[in-house]
Amino acid sequence: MLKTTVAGIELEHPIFNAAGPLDATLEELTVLGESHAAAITMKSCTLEAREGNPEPRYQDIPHGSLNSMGLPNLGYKKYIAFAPLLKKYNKPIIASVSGLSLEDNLTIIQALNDAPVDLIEFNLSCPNVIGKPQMGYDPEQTDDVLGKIMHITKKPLGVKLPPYFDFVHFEQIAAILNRNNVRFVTCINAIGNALVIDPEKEQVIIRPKNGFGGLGGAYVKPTALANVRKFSELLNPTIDIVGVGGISSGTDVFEFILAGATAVQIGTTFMKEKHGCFERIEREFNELMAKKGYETIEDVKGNLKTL
Ligand code: RRO
Repeated sequence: MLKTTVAGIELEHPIFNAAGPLDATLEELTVLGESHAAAITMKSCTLEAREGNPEPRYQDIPHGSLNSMGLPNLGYKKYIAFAPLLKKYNKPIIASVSGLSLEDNLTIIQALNDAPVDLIEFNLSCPNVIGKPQMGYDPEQTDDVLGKIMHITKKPLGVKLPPYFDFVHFEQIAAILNRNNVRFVTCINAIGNALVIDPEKEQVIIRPKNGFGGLGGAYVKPTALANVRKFSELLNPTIDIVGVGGISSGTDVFEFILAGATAVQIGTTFMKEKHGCFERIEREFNELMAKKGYETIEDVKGNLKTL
């Protein structure tokens, strides 16, 4: 097993679930606890429970997924209640926070101070709540909100970022994350507001937002790798990077670690393959590391060569 750490929290190996798929109920979280995932990430939560957007709101597509779930979750109090029940699995528990206002986020993060969760992933990048822009695309608001949140949290807190595409935007956001001393960044969330068309039916494939939704899976892997790489160049070296986006094999994990990640999350592949994916991907990753003669994550992390 190749141990790693995220914000000082130890993981038995670098592979666990992304916030979102199959992690909203105690039953689903129990499956994750019993699985080979190195940590348990819980569904992004809001102050109150939410039904989410109308169905169909998730579709598998040839090389990934399109979703517009709309933050269906049981409300933060339930996830705080679940955390002690998940402790017996002896792996880190990660709360994902996606409140709909600054006040809601402060309330949830304050409450998590006294909960047995190990890490907080603050979601700056939900693309699917109608009328709510992705905060990560607004640098001023991100700076303001992070300042307030970092001030009250007692847990190692990181941010889940949307994908960026322009070097100037990377620099703006990295300066804000460095200044606010976030402990880790997770990149990327789905590429927001993609459109997939069924040509037979001459129709969109999901109902919310007239078919626009977050793109995940293999389609987004190069964008995810670029985000991990760019942030690893720009962030203080004390800020860990968790890679997510299109990982379905041990080779994919290796590439994200080469780009600068210390750990990775699995989203679309977990939805498709269910909990067995963690054991398979870890085995493939271990085999590749052994074949290449690497013994630790540190031997590989960030060592991407350029031409
Ligand atoms: O629930 C969702 O629609 C959702 C969220 Br909160 C998110 O952060 N990313 C995503 O693709 N879907």
